[in-house]
Amino acid sequence: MTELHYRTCPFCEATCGLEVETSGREVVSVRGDARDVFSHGYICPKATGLKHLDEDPDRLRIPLVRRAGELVEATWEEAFAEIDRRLPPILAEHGRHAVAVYLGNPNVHNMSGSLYTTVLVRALGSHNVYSASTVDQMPKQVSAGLMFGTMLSVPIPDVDRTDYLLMLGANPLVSNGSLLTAPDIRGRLRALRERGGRLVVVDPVRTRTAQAADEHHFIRPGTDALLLFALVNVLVTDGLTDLGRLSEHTNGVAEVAQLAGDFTPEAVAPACGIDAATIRRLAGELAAAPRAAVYGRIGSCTQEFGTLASWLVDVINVLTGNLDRDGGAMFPLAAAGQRNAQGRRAQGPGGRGKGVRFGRWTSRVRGVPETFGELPVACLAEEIETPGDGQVRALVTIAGNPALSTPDAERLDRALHGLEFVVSVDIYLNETTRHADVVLPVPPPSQRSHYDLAFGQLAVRNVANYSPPIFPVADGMLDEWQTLLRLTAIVAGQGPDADLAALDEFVAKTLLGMEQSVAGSPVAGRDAGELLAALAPRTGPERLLDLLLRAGPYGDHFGARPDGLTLGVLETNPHGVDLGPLRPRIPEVLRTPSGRIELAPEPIVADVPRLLAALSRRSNGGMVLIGRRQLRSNNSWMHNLGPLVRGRDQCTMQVHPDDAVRLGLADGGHAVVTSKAGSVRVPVEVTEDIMTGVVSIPHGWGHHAAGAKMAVAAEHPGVNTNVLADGSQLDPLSGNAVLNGIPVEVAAV
Ligand SMILES: Nc1nc2c(c(=O)[nH]1)N[C@H]1C(S)=C(S)[C@@H](COP(=O)(O)OP(=O)(O)OC[C@H]3O[C@@H](n4cnc5c(=O)[nH]c(N)nc54)[C@H](O)[C@@H]3O)O[C@H]1N2
Ligand SMILES: Nc1nc2c(c(=O)[nH]1)N[C@H]1C(S)=C(S)[C@@H](COP(=O)(O)OP(=O)(O)OC[C@H]3O[C@@H](n4cnc5c(=O)[nH]c(N)nc54)[C@H](O)[C@@H]3O)O[C@H]1N2
Ligand code: SF4
Ligand SMILES: [Mo]
Repeated sequence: MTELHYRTCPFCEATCGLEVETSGREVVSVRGDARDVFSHGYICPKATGLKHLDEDPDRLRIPLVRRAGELVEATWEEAFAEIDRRLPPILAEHGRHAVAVYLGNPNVHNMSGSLYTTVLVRALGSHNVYSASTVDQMPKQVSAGLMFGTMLSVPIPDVDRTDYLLMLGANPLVSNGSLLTAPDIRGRLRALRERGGRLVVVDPVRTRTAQAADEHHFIRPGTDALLLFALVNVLVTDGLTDLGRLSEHTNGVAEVAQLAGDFTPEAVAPACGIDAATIRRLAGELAAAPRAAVYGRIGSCTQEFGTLASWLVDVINVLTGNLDRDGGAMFPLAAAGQRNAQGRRAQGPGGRGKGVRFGRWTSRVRGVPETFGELPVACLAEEIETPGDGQVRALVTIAGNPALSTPDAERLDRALHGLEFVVSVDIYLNETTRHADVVLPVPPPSQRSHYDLAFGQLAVRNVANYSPPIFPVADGMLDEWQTLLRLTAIVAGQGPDADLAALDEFVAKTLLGMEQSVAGSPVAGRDAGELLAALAPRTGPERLLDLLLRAGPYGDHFGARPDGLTLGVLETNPHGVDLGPLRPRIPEVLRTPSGRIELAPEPIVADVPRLLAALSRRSNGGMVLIGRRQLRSNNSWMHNLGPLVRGRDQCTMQVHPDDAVRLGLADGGHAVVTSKAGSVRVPVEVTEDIMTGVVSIPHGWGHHAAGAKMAVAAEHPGVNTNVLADGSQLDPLSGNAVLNGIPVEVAAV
C-alpha cells in the first residue's frame, strides 16, 4: 500500500512543492507537486534527497558522547547529563560570553531552527553569536535595514512582471534563487524574455543564467559597487532619475547624486572591465524600461564592497522609480512572522519604526561591531585562540559546518579542536561535528513539519504553505525543537530535567507578548490567556506558527476576522494557499525612524571613500579566486547522498584557456592554488566561460577529515576552498567575509 504526501522541499530557497510517495515507513519516490500553488510541479535533482537522507546509513540516529577521547553512542539522558556537567561550570566560571553559538544555514529551512534557536541564544546571553549569515547575505540585511528599517526588508525583483532585469553575482539557474524565492526560475526568466523583456547578467563567469540571458558582461570580481555607482552617475547627470510616487517618501536623494559624481563610467571602466559606452547604455535602458529591477546576490555580497553594492542595487531601484511598483523590486507581505508587517493596519498609512542599530557590542579581539546580534564568523577562530577575559571556551553548533563553510578554514579547524567543550546538533558526524564532545542527532526532513517563515518574506508571490511530517519521529529520536529547549534549560541553569512543557508554554507566551506589544497590533489589548487557550492543544513550532499566522496580515485575528488564515486553514490546503502577486507597500512597509526611505544612510555614506580609493586600482596581472554553486550540491552537506555526487568530479578549478596556457595548466590536470591563508591542490577545468585573470572553485568540499562519518562524501572529497579565504578580509559595515576576489597564485602540478 503506497500513500501520497504533499510537502515543501526544505533544501533550498525555491520552496518547491513535492509529491512524496511512501510505503510503510519508506519513501518510494519524490516528484514535483503539479498542484502546488507556487511551484506547479517544478523540482530540481536535489528534491530526491528527501528519500536518500532517510536511507543514509551515516545519518546520525543516536546521540554521541566523547568518552576517553572517542565519540561513542549514548542515551539522550546521558548526553544531556554530560552537557549539564560540562557547560554550566564554564558559564559560571568564565561568564556568558565564554560560550559561543554557530547557527548554520539549514536552520532557516526548519521551523525548529527558526523559532527555537532564538530562544536558546537569548537564554545563553552571549555576545559570541555567529552564523552563516556573515559568509552570505549580511551586507544585504545591513543595507536593507538602514534603508527600509528591518533586517528582512529586502526588495525582491518582480520577475514575473518586469520588463528588464539586471542581475549581478547570482546564478539562479543553478542555485534556484536566493533572496528571491521563485520556484522554476528558469521558466520565469524564459517567460520574461518571451513577453519581450530583457535579462542582463553581470558575472565573471558566463554561467547557465548568463547563457540564458539576452546579454552578459564579464566583471572583475569585487567591482560591482563601482559599476552600480557609475549607473547612478549616468542616471543623475543625464537627468534620467524619476522617483515618481517615491519622492515624497525618500530622504537623501541629493546626497546620493552628489556622491555619485566621482564615479563616471569612464572612471570605473578600467577597474570593472566593462566599457563606459556599455555602462551608459545599460543606465539608459534601465531608465527607459517601463518596469525594471536590479538584483544582486552572493557574488555582490561576499566581497570587499558587499554592503555598498547591496545598497546601490536598491538606490538604482529607487532612482528609476522601480522600487515598490509592479514589475520592479517589491516587498512581499508574508503570512507569518514578518517584522515589517507587524502592527501595520492600526498604524495608518505611514510605517515608522525603531530602524536598525549596529555595534551595540564589538568583538573582543578585532573590535568588529555586532550586526543584528551577531559577530562575523571570520572572527570565531581568533576569539577561541586568543587568551584573556572573554575568551571563547565552548561552542554550540546547530545545523552548521563552519569547518568547511567559513574562511581561514584550517585555522578554525585547529581552533575547534582546542575548545574545552563543543555540543553539535546535527544530522551528520562531519568536518565540524567531529570536534564535538556531545553530538545530538535530529530527525530528517521526512519526520518534521515544514513552513517557510523566512522565504515567504523573500518570495516573488505571496503564498503560505504548511506541511505536516510525513512520518512520525522515529523511536529513540527527539524533535529538534525539544532538543533545543533542553539545551535552553541547561544554559538557563534549570538542568537537564526541566519541565519542557512549561518552558514551551513560556516561549509561546513570550512570543504572544511580543506580538501584542507592537503598536497597532491586531491582537493588542486582547486577553493573553484567552488567546493562548485558542491555540490549544497545539504545542511546539505548530503553536507558534498558528499564533503568528493568526496575528499576521491575513490572519483571523483570533476570531475577529473569521475568514482569515489559521494553521487549520493551511492544514486543509496541502498544496498551499495563494495570497496573490506582490502589491505596493510603501509607506506602510517602512520601519525607519523617519518613516521614509533612507537613500543615504550615514554609515554607508561614510564607507564611500573606501570605494573611491579602489577606483584607481588596476589588475597587477595576478589571478583572483571566486566561488560557484552546483546544481546537485548544497553547500557542504548533501555530498553523502550517492545520486547527487555520482559522475564527474564537481570540485574543479575553472580557468580560461589563455590563463591555462600562460600558467601551463592542462584540462584534467592539477593545479596548486595558494593564497595568503593557505594552499590547495585541485583538478583543473579549462573553459572559455570564465574571464581571464579569474579562477573559480566551489565551496563546501574537502571531505577527508579523520573522524568524520560520511562514507560517500569521503569518496568524492574535493578540496576546501575556504582554506584559501583570508579571515582578515571583511566588508567593514556588515562583517561579511570576502569570499570572492581573493588574490591567489596558481601553479601547475
Ligand atoms: N544547487 C545549489 N543551490 C543552492 C546552494 C548550493 O550550494 N547548491 N546554496 C544555497 C545558498 S546557501 C545560497 S546563499 C544561494 C546563493 O545563490 P546565488 O547567489 O545565485 O549563488 P551562485 O550560484 O554561487 O552565484 C553567484 C555568482 O556570483 C558570481 N560572482 C563571484 N564573484 C562575483 C563578483 O565579484 N561580482 C559579480 N557580479 N559576480 C560574482 C559567481 O561567478 C557566480 O556565478 O544558493 C542556494 N542554492
Ligand atoms: N568560499 C565560500 N564559502 C561559502 C560560500 C561561498 O559562496 N563561498 N557560501 C556561504 C553560504 S551562502 C552559506 S549559507 C554557508 C553555509 O554554511 P553552513 O550552514 O555552516 O554549512 P552547510 O554546509 O549548510 O552545513 C549545514 C549543516 O547542517 C546539518 N544539517 C542539515 N540539515 C539539518 C537539520 O535539519 N538540522 C540540523 N540540526 N542540522 C542539519 C548538516 O549536516 C551540516 O552539518 O556557506 C558559506 N560558505
Ligand atoms: S529547487 Fe530547491 S526547493 Fe526546489 S526541489 Fe530543488 S532543492 Fe528543492
Ligand atoms: Mo547561503
